[in-house]
Amino acid sequence: MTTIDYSERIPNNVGLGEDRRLKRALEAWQPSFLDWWKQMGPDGLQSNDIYLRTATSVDTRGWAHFDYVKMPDYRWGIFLAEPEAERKIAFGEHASEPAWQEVPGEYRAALRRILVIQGDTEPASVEQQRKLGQTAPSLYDLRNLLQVNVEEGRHLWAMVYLLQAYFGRDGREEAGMLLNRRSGDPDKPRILGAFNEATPDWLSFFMFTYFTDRDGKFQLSSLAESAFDPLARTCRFMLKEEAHHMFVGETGIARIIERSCQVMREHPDKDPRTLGVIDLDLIQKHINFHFSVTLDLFGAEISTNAANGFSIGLKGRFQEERIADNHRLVDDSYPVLHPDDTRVVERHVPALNALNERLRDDFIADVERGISRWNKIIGSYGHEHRLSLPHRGFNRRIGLFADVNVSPAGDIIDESVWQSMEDGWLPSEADRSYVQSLMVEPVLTPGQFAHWIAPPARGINHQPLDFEYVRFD
Ligand code: BYC
Ligand code: FE
Ligand code: FE
Repeated sequence: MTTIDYSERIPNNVGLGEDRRLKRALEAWQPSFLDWWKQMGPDGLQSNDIYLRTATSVDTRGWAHFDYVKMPDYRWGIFLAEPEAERKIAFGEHASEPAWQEVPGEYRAALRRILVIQGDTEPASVEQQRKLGQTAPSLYDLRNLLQVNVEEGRHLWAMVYLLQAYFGRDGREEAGMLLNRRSGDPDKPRILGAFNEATPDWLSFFMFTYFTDRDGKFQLSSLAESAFDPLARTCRFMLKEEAHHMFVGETGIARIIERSCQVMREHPDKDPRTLGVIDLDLIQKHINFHFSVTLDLFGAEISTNAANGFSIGLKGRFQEERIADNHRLVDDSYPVLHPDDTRVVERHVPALNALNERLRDDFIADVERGISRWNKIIGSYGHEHRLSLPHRGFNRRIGLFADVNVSPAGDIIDESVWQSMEDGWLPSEADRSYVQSLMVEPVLTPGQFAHWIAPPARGINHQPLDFEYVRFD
């Protein structure tokens, strides 16, 4: 077990105290990070005491220490999972060679690109969510939002550490640029599409943490297999935090569904929208939106970048070591859906080129499990209604389906049909303003919850539901 050194300005378990050059570089970046946090982090909540979880060591007992903290004092630090003795590369051309502790010169550019893309998503999500505190449905939910935000801030630190420790001056420049791009800014947008979308309300926030943080889970899992050992160890620790983000999303939506079903049972003949709850059609439209936007994050179905990243050992498959094959994929094929003129067809392509699609398949299977749990809640209230995922070609901007219109059922349709149906499939202006009309004021009384969401089953860290998770005074 390695305890994190809290006597340092930057808590860490990477021996920062012994590396003066790196320490100076990170201490130079820290004030810019704090400026960015104060400017772009959670709006209006910087001086409140918040019941947050902080990692004090990376083993199972120490990584979750709970206490009141003001967010600018949060100990963002650099924590790598414990090293695995004599770890070997698990896949690609270098399979079974020792994992790298330094970046091989010929792979620097490819690795730097991955770190920058990963790093860019973390502050982007904080920017997207910065106004949500103003409409929080409870102190419990507010605290969870802020926990997610500080951890995304720490994920940024994780990538900045790798950039600064292993990429010299280029790394320092990239670290600076990670604080300069802004979500949704047309002049300096974040790199990936989904991270420039607005997260205007709590339904969107829960959908984002359910779907988009789950892209994080799958991308980080692939990077946790990396031959570059510091990246693998960083991602292993980040994945522990990711689990809570997805929990917030899944239970958030489950609680909305629960509340809607309760109210619909009391008033079976009324339109839920006259009762101040979120109807299941609206939830379906949000699923359609967030699922499709998140699918784009996996990149093109057929990708030489992905093939290259795997062959050279930078990015593996989900749970690479549990897959029973030779981990090289040179002669294998993989089925990929393609849009044909009038329908969607399956074609086999070289497996190395289909790695983005394979990871997308793993993601979809994981997403399906939560959808069935939501459907069980609906079923338990005796409703026939079922939520489902749209076809993977629906509403795509990246890859093989980017230039065709696909219905949620998977039919290729004309632009005119798309135009006439779009408001029935994706949240319309009217839908979004209805959701926002429910979320005008924050609910800040301990133990109280907004009308449109059921309370959770239990509090955080065994605290009661009426615990003062965020202090206002
Ligand atoms: N938007 O061959 P392709 C998280 C570009 S989420 C814009 O498919 P590749 C989090 C692509 O860059 C996890 N552009 O590329 C969640 C390429 O451009 P260039 C984030 C896109 O590399 C919630 C070209 O199209 N981490 O952590 O195989 C809250 C050809 O594409 C997009 C990662 O993504 C797009 N959606 O696949 C907080 C891991 N898709 O270079 C945090 C690192 C593709 O030819 N990233 N393009 O100009 C990667 O592994 C890969 O870069 C990608 C793309 C999977 C993203
Ligand atoms: Fe993250
Ligand atoms: Fe996350």
